[in-house]
Amino acid sequence: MGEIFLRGQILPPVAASRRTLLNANGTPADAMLFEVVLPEGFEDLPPLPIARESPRPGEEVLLIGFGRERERVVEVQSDGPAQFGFSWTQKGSKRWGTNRIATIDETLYQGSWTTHSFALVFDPPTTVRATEFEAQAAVGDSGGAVFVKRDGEWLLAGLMTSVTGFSRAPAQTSMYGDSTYAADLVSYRGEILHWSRPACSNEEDDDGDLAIDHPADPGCESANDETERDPGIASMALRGVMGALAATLALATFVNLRGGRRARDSGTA
Ligand SMILES: [Ca+2]
Ligand SMILES: [Ca+2]
Ligand SMILES: [Ca+2]
Repeated sequence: MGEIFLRGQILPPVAASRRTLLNANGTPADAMLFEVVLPEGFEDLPPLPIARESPRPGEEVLLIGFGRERERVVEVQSDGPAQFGFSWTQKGSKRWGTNRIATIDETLYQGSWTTHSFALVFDPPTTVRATEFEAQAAVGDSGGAVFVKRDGEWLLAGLMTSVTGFSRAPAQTSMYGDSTYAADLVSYRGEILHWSRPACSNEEDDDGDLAIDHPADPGCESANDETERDPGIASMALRGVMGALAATLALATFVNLRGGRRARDSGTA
């Protein structure tokens, strides 16, 4: 668990609130859910919608994270053409960029974690594949958001977990051709809603009256109502913020992954 930087404030995690997200077969994924302490003035935060359908290859995405920034251009001479990329700053900061989906349905194995993921490739600006604000994740971006925009609405589609790159790249760099991996939250959507939403916006029939959530269930005064049972005083849910989602990737895993390009067909990282 870690602090969340939102609206210029640092939101600390709630102790012992961590839940590791699970795959359908019960194995843990490299993604967790935890609660944060919401300061006053955050009551208006609406529930963050999570995509119901996985991103499609080629679909453009928006990345937001708190990792290292690009510092200066790095050029690496090898047997082939020169490779270009960027060194990192020493500290992370909250920033955003774009990319597009390269591959979907990737299964990432990292230690005891198995994560259903999609991948993005950091493309040089000279290629047609590059997006306007082409971005690559770096250390510190774990848990950062990947959004898609569908029918005019931003949906949370992924959670950045890891990167891969060329084995000859200098340490602490992002090189063109590197990949960013993100957990595909469609696979974990039901569990996220179950634990993070108030009863009146969790897409479940909590009281068995066949009506689901606000406004369909008469027991729901609002989407933030904690119970479907009977009309009462609506209570404010501390758990309405999906910014509290975070992956658990540590630096050690990152270094391992940078050892070389991942063998796509083997299904191992
Ligand atoms: Ca790309
Ligand atoms: Ca419900
Ligand atoms: Ca109900």
